[in-house]
Amino acid sequence: MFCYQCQETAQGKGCSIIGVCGKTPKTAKLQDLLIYTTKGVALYSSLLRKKGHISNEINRFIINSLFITITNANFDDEAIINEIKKGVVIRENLETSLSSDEKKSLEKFSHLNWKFSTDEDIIAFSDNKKVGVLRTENEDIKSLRELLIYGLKGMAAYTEHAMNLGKTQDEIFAFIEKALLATEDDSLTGDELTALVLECGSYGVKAMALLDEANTSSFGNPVITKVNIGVGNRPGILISGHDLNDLKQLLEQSKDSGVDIYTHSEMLPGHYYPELKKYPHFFGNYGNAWWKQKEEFEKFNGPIVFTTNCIVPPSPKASYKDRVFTTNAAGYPGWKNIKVDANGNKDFSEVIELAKTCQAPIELEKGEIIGGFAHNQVLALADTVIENIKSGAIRKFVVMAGCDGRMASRNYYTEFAEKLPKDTIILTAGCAKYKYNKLNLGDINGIPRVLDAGQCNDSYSLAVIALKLKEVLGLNDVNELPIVYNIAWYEQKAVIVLLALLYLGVKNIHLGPTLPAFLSPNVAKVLVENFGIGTISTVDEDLKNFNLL
Ligand code: FSO
Ligand code: SF4
Repeated sequence: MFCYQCQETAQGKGCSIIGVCGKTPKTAKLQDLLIYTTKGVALYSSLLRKKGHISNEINRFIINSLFITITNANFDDEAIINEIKKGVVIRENLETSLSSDEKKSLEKFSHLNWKFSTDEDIIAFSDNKKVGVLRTENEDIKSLRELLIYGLKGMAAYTEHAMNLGKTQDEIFAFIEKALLATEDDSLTGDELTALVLECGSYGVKAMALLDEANTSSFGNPVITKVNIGVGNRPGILISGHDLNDLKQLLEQSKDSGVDIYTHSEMLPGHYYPELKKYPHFFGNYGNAWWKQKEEFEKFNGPIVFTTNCIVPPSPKASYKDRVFTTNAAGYPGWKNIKVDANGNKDFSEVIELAKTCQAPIELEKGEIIGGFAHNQVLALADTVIENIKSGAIRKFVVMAGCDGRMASRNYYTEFAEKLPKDTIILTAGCAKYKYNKLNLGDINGIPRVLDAGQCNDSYSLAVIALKLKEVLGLNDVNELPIVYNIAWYEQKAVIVLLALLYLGVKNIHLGPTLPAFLSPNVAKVLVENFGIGTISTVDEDLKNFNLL
C-alpha cells in the first residue's frame, strides 16, 4: 500500500505498512482499485454525457466511490469489493452504447478496461502497479495528479450531500469525469495538470454553493443558536458526519419515541437550522471532534450513526461496537449499513428501537456553545459588524476553519485562539472549532469572538461573508480585507476547501499543522509563489508574523 492523502500520514511522508488511520494494506489497495474502476466508468460516461445521456445512477456511483475512499470513511472490504464489481458492470454496459470509432478515440485509456471473474481476481488486480499513487514516477506529475484526485474526493462528498437533498448540477459531474481521466492521461503536462487543479477549485465553489442551497432551501438559513453540551435523562442516539438529510429523517422518525437525538463532531451545526432545531427531542451536542470518539462513545450508552467519514476503528473491547450504524459512503466491517430506498428515504427504526433499550448518556461536560453564523445570519448583522470595524473595536478577523486531529501539535490552535488579542474575531467552520469553541473567549460589543458558520463545507459561507465585506467596505481585492487565514487541515474535504479559496483569489493562507506530504517541492513552490501559501511555526512567532499583535 501507499497512501499519503491525509495530514496524519506516517512520518509526514506516506503510509506504506498500515494506515495511521487504521486502514489495512488490503483496504488501501481495494480503495485505489475502486478509484481506478471509477475512472473506467468516467471514460465512457463522459463521452455519452456529451451526447446528452445523463444518468443519476452513474453520477451517484462516481461520487459515492470517491467518497468511500476519503480518509476514515469506509474500512469495509466487502462493501468496497461490491462497489468495484458494480463499477465494472456499469462500465461494461456503457461500452455497449459506443460505436467502434468512439471506442477507438479512447484508446489511450484502454488500460482502464480491466476484467475479473472472482473476488480473488479483484484482490490480485488491486496489487497491480498500474493502480494507485505509485503508478506515476515523475514526482511533480504524481503530486498534481493526487492533489487533483483529493480535491475531487472532497468535492464528491459535498456533491453527494446535495444530491441526497435533490440538488444536482451536471457540470460538476462532467468536471469530475474529465479530471479523473486527466489523472490517467500521460500526454498532459505539469502546466495542464496545474490548470486543472485550479479549475477544480472553481468547481469546489460550485459544489459548496450547491450544498449550501440544498441545506438552506430544505432546512432554512442557520440562525444564532445556543447548543446544550450536557445530557438529559432519556436514552439518546448520537449522529455523526455531515448529512443533514439523514439527521432530518432521524429526527422525524424518532420524534415520539422517548429518545433524544444528539449530534457528534461535524453534525453540531445541524442545531442551527430552523427546520431541524424545532424538534423538542433534538437535545444537544455530545463530545468533541472525531478523533476523541473511542473514549467518548464508551460513555454515550446509546446507538451511534455515521453519515459520513471520520470513523476511528474501535478497539476490540469497545463496549459500543455493536451499537454503531453507518449509511451513505461510510462503512465498517460488522456495522450495519442503513440503505436508502428508491424515494430517498432511510429507515432508522432499528436504531430507534435499540436506543429505547439503552441507558441515558453519561455526562461529559455541562454548558452551552453558540453558533449559527453562516452567511445569511452574519449579513443580517452586517451593519453592527461594519460599525465595529470602522470604530476599530474589531481590528482583524482570523479564519481558523478546517479540521481537528489527534496530533499533539494541534494544541497550537488552542493556544493561538487563547493568545489572539481581544480585538480579533475568529471565523470558523469544520471540526477545527473544537480546539477553541469551549474556551469562553468573550465578545466584542455583543459579537462573540468565535463565529461558527457550520460544517467544513460552510467555509463557503465564510467566503460569501468576505466577499460581501469587501463590497461594503469599497475594496478592490479580497486580500485587502482585515482577514488572516490560519487553516487546519486533515483530510480531502479540506483540500477542496483550500482549492476553492485559491480560486476565489484568497492569498497568504497559512496551512497547518504541516503542509501536505503529497505536495512535491516544485508543486509546493508554485503554491508559494502564486498564492503565498505558507505553514505555521510557533504561536508567538505567528501572531507577530501575521500582524495580529
Ligand atoms: Fe472534520 Fe472529519 Fe468536515 Fe473533515 S469531521 S475532518 S474536513 O471530516 O469534513 O471537518
Ligand atoms: Fe495514512 Fe491518512 Fe492514508 Fe490513512 S488516509 S492510510 S492515515 S495517509
